Amino acid sequence: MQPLPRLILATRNAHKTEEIQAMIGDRFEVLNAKAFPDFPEIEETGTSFLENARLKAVGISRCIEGWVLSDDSGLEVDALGGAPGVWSSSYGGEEGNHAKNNARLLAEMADKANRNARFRCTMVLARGGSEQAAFSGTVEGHLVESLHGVGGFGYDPLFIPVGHEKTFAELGNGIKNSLSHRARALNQVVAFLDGRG
Ligand code: ITT
Repeated sequence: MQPLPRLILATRNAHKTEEIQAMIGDRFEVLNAKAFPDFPEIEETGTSFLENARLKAVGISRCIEGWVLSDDSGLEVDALGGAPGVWSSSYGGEEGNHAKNNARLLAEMADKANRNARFRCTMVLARGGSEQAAFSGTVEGHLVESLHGVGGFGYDPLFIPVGHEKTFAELGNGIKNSLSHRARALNQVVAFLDGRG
């Protein structure tokens, strides 16, 4: 049997890695940047998902051979002018602290009638230090007024995708991975890589 093609994820986020592995783990050997302690920490200095996804994928692809995939993602809330957007992971004041992020979001939304929001995921594929392709996926939905469910990560306990009545955290990974922003971007990545043989 042929070995699976290898896809290096330019992320240190274990939740993203788990989801991507669950979605394509039978077609690619998916490895996270954490498996490579020598990889540099890439600063996310961009002001868009695409800029940050490029920085991560291109930066890591300078350090290793083969396909490197980045994921820059976040939540856009209409009543907050698109915030937290690219600053989703530090919205509550502390990088990667999901409890603080959710607390701030609930506070900002307390007096808002329009609760429409979407998750957005931008992925960049890079190789040998240069960008090869970029992809984007979104899922529309609305925000609830208190935390519901324990699955997923980040803002999942506050977000109900269109067509459902439960949050991503309640729906579980099977449903989330069938319609999420990340799934929609990743499907395009897989089609692109399949096309390259
Ligand atoms: P890497 O840069 O190492 O990939 P990160 O966690 O810093 O990891 P981002 O800069 O892309 O990643 O920020 C993503 C944030 O957006 C994440 O911390 C959550 O707050 C939010 N987010 C993204 N996808 C999400 C999802 O599927 N469910 C809930 N929240 C999500």
